[in-house]
Amino acid sequence: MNTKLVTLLLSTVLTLGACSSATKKEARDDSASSMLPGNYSSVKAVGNYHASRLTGDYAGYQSTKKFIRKMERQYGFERSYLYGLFSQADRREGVLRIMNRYTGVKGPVSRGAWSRYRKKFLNEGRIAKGAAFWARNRHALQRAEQKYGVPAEYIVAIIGVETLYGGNVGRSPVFDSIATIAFDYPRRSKYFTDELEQYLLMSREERFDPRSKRGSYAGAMGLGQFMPSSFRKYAVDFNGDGRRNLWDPSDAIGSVANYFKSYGWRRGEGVAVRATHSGDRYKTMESGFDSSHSLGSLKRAGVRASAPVSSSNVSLLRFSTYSGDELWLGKHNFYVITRYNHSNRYAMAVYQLAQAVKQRYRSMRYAYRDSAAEGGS
Ligand SMILES: [Ca+2]
Repeated sequence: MNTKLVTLLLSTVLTLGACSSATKKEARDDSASSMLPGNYSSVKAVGNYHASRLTGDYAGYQSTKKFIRKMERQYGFERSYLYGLFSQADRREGVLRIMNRYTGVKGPVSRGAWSRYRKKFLNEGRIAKGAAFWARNRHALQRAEQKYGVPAEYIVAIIGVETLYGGNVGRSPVFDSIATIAFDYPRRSKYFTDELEQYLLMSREERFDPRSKRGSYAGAMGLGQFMPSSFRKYAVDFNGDGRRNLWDPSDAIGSVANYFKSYGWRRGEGVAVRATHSGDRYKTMESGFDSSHSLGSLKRAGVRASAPVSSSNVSLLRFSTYSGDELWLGKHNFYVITRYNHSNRYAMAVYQLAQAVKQRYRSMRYAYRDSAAEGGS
C-alpha cells in the first residue's frame, strides 16, 4: 500500500536506471520480442481467457471498455483475451469500504500520536523476527549492501514494517483489487488505472495469469509491497533464477535496495540524529521530511543535534509523545526512506526498527560465537 502514493512521482522523476539489468535480462529471455514497442502482437498474455463481449461486474462500464481498447491499441493485447479476463473480474466491495475510510485529509496531530505509532512497529516480536530474518538471509543482505550501498538493517526494517518479514503479504486478489479501485473509486481512479495497465504488462512480461496473484487490498505485492509500476521499474532478480519474484526473500531484498539506490541513497551516510531543544521557538520553524534548515538557524531556534552532523542542511522532524515533542534532524537518507511512503512517522519507524534489529542481530551473533567457542554442541 505504501508505494501507491509515491508512484505517480516516480514515473516522472526517474526513468529506468539502476534496475535496467533485470529488464535487459527479460528482453534476452524473450528472444527480443516482448520489450520492443510495436511488436507486442507476438507476445502471448497468460491465462485461458476468451470472450466476444464484456459480461459480469463490469459489463456496462464505459471506463473498462475504454481501458480495454487502450491495452489493445497501445500494447497489442487481444480484445477477446481482455473481454474474457474482465468478464471474470470481481468488483470488491470490501476494498471500496476500506478506501472510503481514508479521506486523505489530515487532521491536527494528536498528543502521543508518535508513541502510539511507534509501539506498533518497535516491539519485541518485530525486533526478534527481524534478527531471525537477517540471519536467514544474511548472504543476500550482504550482497545487496555491497551492490547498492544500502545497509542491511534498512532493507530488513522496510520488509519488517511492510509485511512482518513476509508474514503478512496480503490475501486480496491483486487484479480484482486494482480493477475495483480503478473503475469504482473516482478519487483514485487515474492512479489505479495506470497501475492496472502496469499490472497487465507485468503479468505478460513475467508470464503469469493476472488473476493468480494476491497482495494487499490496494494491490501491493510481496515482501516489500511493490505496486506494479514500482515492480516494473525497480524489481530485480537477485537470486539469479531468471525471474523477478517479490515473494522470494532474496529478490525482495535486492529490489528494496535498488529502489532506495534509484532514489539517491547515499552510501555511508546516516539517516537521522536526535536533537534537544530549549524553549518553544522551534515550533515556528517548518518541520517534516521536506523541510530544510541549516544547523546554524536551528541553533538560533534552540535546537541542537545530540551527535555530530556533517550535512550542511537537515530537515526538522517533530514527533508528538505523551511527554511533549521529540525532535530529530533528518539527513538526506531519511528523505529517501520517505520515497517508500510519504510519512515522517513511517520513515522514523523504519529508522528505529533498523537500529533495534541491528543491535539484536549483533548480540545474537556474539551469543552464537560464544556457544561455538565453548564446544559448539
Ligand atoms: Ca529471482
